[in-house]
Amino acid sequence: MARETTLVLVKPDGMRRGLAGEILARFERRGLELRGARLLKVSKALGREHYAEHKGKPFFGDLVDFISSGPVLALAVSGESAISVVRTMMGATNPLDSAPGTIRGDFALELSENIVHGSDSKASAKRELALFFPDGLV
Ligand code: IDP
Ligand code: MG
Repeated sequence: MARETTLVLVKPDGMRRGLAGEILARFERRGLELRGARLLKVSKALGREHYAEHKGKPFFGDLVDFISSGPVLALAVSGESAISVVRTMMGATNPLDSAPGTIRGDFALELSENIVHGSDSKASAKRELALFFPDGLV
């Protein structure tokens, strides 16, 4: 049992489809607390940094192009075991494998356009929150 803070991104496809409110509402209704919110266009440099773990993979260039293709909503979300709770609510990375009731399972069909990002570990959450909320959280 530990209170954690994690980074959520509503990716450009989620924003284009008008799903930002729906996604935030799901986390709020679950009982998670909103500690930070920022609407921004991700630069190529920030996109490469954010997805650094995927550098060298064949899809890295497309991934960076996609995350910087339009506005994203960055959310800092806190609560008990927030990192794994958010990942479970997002669903599997490939929406074809995501359970109904999850964000990806309800709204997506394509691996490269899967609506939402969530940090996958304590170390990732710390690193990613610092990238998107360099001035800290409220
Ligand atoms: P995650 O978003 O569930 O943490 P990661 O493995 O960290 O999944 O991959 C980051 C993003 O890269 C995924 O959300 C997905 O959009 C995209 N991606 C992952 N694997 C592939 C692939 O094999 N081809 C194309 N895009 C991929
Ligand atoms: Mg990931």
